[in-house]
Amino acid sequence: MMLRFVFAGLLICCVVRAETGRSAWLRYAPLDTAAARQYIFEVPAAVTVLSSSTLELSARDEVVLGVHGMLGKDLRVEPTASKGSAILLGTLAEIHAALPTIALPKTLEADGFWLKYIMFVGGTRYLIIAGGDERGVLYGSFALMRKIALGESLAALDEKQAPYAPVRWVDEWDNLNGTIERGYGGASIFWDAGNARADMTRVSEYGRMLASIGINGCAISNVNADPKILSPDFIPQIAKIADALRPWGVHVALAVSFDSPKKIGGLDTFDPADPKVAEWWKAATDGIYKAIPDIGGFVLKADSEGRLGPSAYGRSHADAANVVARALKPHNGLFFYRGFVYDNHMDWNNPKNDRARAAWDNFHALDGQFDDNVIIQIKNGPIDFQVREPASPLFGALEKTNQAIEVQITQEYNGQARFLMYEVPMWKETLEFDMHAAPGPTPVKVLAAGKVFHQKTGGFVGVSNVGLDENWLGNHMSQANLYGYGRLAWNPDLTVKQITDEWTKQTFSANPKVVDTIGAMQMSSWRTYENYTGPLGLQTLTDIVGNHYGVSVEASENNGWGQWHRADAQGVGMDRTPAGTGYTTQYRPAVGKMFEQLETCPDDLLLFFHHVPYTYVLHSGKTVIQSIYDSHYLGADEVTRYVEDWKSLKGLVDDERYASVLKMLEYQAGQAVLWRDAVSNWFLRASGIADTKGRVGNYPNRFEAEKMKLDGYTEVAVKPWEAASGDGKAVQCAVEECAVSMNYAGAAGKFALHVRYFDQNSSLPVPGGRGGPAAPSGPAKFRVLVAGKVVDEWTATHPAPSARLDGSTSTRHIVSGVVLKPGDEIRIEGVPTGREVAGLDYLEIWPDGK
Ligand code: GCV
Repeated sequence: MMLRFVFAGLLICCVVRAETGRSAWLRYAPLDTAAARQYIFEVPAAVTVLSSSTLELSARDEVVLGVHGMLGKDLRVEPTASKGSAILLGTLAEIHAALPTIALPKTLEADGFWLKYIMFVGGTRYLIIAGGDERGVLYGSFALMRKIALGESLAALDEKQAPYAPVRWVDEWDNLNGTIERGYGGASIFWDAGNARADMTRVSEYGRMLASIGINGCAISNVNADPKILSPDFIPQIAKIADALRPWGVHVALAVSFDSPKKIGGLDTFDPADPKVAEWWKAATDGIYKAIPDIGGFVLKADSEGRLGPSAYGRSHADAANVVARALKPHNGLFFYRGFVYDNHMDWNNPKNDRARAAWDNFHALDGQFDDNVIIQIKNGPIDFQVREPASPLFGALEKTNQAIEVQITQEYNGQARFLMYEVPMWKETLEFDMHAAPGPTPVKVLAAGKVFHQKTGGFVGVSNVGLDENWLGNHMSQANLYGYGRLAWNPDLTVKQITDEWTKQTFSANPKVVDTIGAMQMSSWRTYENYTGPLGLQTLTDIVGNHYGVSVEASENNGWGQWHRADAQGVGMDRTPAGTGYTTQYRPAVGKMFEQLETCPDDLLLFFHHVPYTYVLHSGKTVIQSIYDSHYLGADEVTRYVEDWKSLKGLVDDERYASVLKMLEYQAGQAVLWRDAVSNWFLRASGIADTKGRVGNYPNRFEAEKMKLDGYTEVAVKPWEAASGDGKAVQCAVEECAVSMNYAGAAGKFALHVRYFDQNSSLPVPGGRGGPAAPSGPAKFRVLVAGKVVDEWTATHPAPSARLDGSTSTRHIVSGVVLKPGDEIRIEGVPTGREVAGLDYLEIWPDGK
């Protein structure tokens, strides 16, 4: 009865709300008639599940839901296997008991499944979903539904699948107060004001999404952990979330704080060598497992970014990991110890210092000292989820220790869900990178799964950070990153194209034009983003001491955070060769040498490994400086093209998501121009070398606001300077209303006016990024008039992650179809509100449609 109720709820959610993005790739939209025809016979009219286990009932309900949605057919739910045709679900043993005469695989792996179509003489048909275990049955049902959604024939179905690695987890950086660190899709689905959210609907929907892509663990709290998570009186809150995820086979895990024994345990120490501390971890862990026996384990961030760790007592990471791991061991719990350990107060002036060295320096010598339920969770690259990094040298350096690769689904440094930036190709490149850790190819995927050195376990962790927004991640297109992560974790041998096409067909449409267009956009978007932000291994060049979003080239330098690019008047790049920081020596020799030598170091990572003059000639034949200029122009042009590509899908995708994605892409196109100009001008100023194509610093269609006639507006210096045109100058309004104006002096015609203004977010504190909200002062307003007539007006409501005039808030507004004659006055009026100063940078006048 209960399950039926849940099922009915799901049905309503997914049919009524399908096009808000909430159903993600599980829309089960009706197939077109031609695609559906093949299933009329192939899909039997009944479904039988051979057990009443929660997971298998979830599996059955999913099949009923999917067949109903895609084929418009209501399956008869039969309580036991009857003589008639049916979709039959069960574990291998259950199927064997029900159909003893059919040939079954001898074994199936944990979480694996077998899909088989059988037709007996006489016409009885069985579509069998056999699981290696109950979770396998659930995964098999999602796989079958995916096949139908993709229009694949089932007639000859005989397919076994097993996950590539046992660990396929997501981490959520959700704080117990309901905020999410680096979350861009709204408030936490798990927590609200210090407790589990009253309504667990979204958690259960998320569990279903995770199960559909084979994810089996979810850490539900921020690694910058609140010790309260381990308080005995908090256990019911965790239990509530675990209850919601359990029907989907997703184990709950907790991010813990290493000082918990002292902070909440009443001890005067958290020294891992102190027996009292070990006892405390054991008692706390036992208490949690007593209430929730299927907790997956704990995650720990220690000795990193202000988090306390074993260094407080001169102990090693192995000492720290083992004390907690031993408490988890009797419960089969895993302990994920993050490899993201580094000093964020390094001396920038010391050319030998290098944050990239940190993970390997901290962990490789400890190999063999960790208990067998400890997993070292290693970020894909050695720095911090930048647009391009080499694979971390720690992969393959741990031969006797479990490891897992950590990737970031939430796009922290990669456009924060405001930008189309498909990360699957980036992860795939790392997963396929050969670390030369042993004879024969040893790509990262094989090492992370523990298949080279035969570790006990290993796999994949994705930092997901979904939120309460209807589309989960803040951007419909970003859902592809979550989907792609799960698919790669299940099977990293899948190609990027396979994954992308699957996602598009299920999420938008199987129409070839839609699949090709979205596929091309997604698959090129990493390179595009890299081109207009930080190419050649420069890293992302965002405001790294603030919100990690807007452009700020120098933010990386002169501080202890270690994301240095060391650009100066002569050259750019970090020397990580033995003559520099020696980082390249952390790789196995074949890899280290390849990066170390200029002849073999790939252009894409040149500046990550080498400091070279701006005139250095790349393998591409261009100089470094010209390549920086060219790639920024190319990147910005590409985003403009995405807008046009997307427009070509009007009518082929639903109106709601069409409009939402278009708005995001138009915004991104404006931001890409800002990035292009900011980074190019910064390097022009640093290098003194002109763009051979004459573009950088020359903007013939551009009129700087500060050079127009100012009516109330006053000039302001924007920080960083490269975030505003005209050497960092813009105008702001400190009175009730202001205006800039000029007289048009060109030929008559129809034009598009590109207004570059600042869209401040006054709900944030002025320093931006981290920290609590301040009282918002409401959006500033803008109005454009031509020859005295209003041609457009708008309010500055884009939720940029900054309250200042800077690289995060500089925004473009386009007024199209404006008729201009010589002498016409163009006037832009701004109405500030409180802290929002109606800032203006420039106006560009382009022929309409350009
Ligand atoms: C959870 C980066 C992010 C931090 C994050 C950290 C980590 O530095 O900016 O917000 O903290 O990575 O992975 O622990």
